[in-house]
Amino acid sequence: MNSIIDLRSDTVSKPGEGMRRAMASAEVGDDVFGDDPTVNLLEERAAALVGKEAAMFVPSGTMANLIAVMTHTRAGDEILLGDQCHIFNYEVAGAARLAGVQSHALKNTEDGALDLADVEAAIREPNIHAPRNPLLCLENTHNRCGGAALEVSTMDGLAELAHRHGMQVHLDGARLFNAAAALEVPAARLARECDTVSFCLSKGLGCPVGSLVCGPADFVREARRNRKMLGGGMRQVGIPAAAGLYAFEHNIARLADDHANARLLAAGLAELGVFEPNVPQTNIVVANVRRGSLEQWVGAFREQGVLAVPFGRGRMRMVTHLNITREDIEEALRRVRRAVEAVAV
Ligand code: TLP
Repeated sequence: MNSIIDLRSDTVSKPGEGMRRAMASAEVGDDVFGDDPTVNLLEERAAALVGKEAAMFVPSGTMANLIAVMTHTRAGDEILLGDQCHIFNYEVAGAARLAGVQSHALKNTEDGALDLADVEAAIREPNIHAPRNPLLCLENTHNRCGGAALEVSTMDGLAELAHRHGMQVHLDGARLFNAAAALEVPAARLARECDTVSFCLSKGLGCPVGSLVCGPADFVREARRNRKMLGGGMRQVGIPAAAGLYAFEHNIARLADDHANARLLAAGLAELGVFEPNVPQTNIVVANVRRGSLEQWVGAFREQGVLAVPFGRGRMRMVTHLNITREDIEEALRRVRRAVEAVAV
């Protein structure tokens, strides 16, 4: 049982013994020269898992998305994306500042999708005054939409529309394997109609660091130039890559446990009459606070040793991950009950 139950994010998970042993014994080389056999194997396996030709290891999900946007676009282009997506909300406007593109944010539906008619209406006619629209960005699972898993039909419909208008599609699949587990569909199928997809090792898969950008071989070749430009060319990174290979073997099949724990947490929170949680499809619980202030609740949880994060006005987020057991969730709920009694609003 954990004394502090850390539900701030699945990024807080720490590598266990098996993963640490895999890292310690990794064969390495200089990856900028393409010499690291463990990275090369990770990239090969990653590409196969999401059904793409090639993949590239990068330090973070943020860099993965930025490189994808940069490689798909030219400065002065306009990308279409959801107003709740990570690229638009949490990447420090890197697409604008570093890729030089304008973002047209369309209202996300509650389930993390985009309305087909909104996307169609946003695509600009070719005109000397207008930016080009080469790229649509999607996110699955959708973080700010409570970890919603977008169905194959939704993914395919949006990609078909984009392609019909000559656009490419990038999928921010930071938690793509959570979506695959929830929908019981292979990750490769979810990403099939997307031209490129990125996913993170450092979230539900439990690695200390790293993400992959996957797509056609010529795209990934060009993406390597952008990674180098951004300072993301790393050297003996077979060490973290070995953690990724370990996670592919051991940490994908268990993601459904995190989802069951999230459902248990949300159901327990709903009973207290103070919070309005989502019914989580994956590992993210987002709860509206009905009474009292958000800061007060996050503070009261912390006093009891349960860590959550503020997540927009009047909302808090809790994320389950591989260091959180069912017993931890039961204990978290006992502690939250005590916090509610202590605050007594
Ligand atoms: N998300 C983090 C925070 O930045 C909010 C979290 O704790 O959930 N895409 C999606 C959908 C993400 O949720 C995240 C991380 C990223 C990209 C960026 O990954 P990193 O943190 O590796 O740069």
